Amino acid sequence: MISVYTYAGSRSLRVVWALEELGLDYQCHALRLDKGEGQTPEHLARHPDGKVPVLVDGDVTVFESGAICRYLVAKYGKDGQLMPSDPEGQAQLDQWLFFVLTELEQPLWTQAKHAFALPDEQKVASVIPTAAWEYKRALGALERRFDGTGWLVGDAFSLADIFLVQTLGWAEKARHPVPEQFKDYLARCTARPAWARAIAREEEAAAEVAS
Ligand SMILES: N[C@@H](CCC(=O)N[C@@H](CS)C(=O)NCC(=O)O)C(=O)O
Repeated sequence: MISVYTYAGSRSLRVVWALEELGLDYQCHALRLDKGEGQTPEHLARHPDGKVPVLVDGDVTVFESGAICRYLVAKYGKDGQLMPSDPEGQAQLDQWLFFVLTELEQPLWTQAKHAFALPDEQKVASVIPTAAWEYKRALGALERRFDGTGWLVGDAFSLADIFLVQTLGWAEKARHPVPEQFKDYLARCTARPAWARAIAREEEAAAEVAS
């Protein structure tokens, strides 16, 4: 049985969404990161930094949302499900995954860290405007390469869409700018039944451990 360790509303949604798109059976375990549950010896044995998401599939333990999703699709995806089957198409997919993770997500996360997530003594408020500028620059690159119609890679929904939509959704929630040309695309992706099931699974798991 596959197990995924999550925190509702975080990057773990990428993995749960991929699991749902692939139609796999899995157990969803929510960790109360806010109560230090990432730092227990049990969880540190799964992830040396005590973070989520983590996937455990038999003897295999994988962390980093990009690595987990690539593993799931390579192992369980059928007929180009969530990833093209040819190396050229996979290179296009990886290009988008690395772009989202390194160019788009990082300046968003830098702003969040220095606004609220880091301990006070580590916060440097003056880096926030630079990170906001970097995020806008990455959005400009995205707008030039994708107009919001169709899908990011070829003619099918893929992991690239999962990563972009989760990241832009995070941006929207935190009131960072998200260009108008992506609104319909976001609505199309989040209308997928697997997205709603993923949100519900993460929330159910969180409710089970709350109290
Ligand atoms: N690059 C990692 C980021 C993982 C990460 O930072 N996860 C956050 C939740 S979104 C976390 O577990 N934070 C807890 C902590 O930093 O202790 C990925 O994409 O999986």
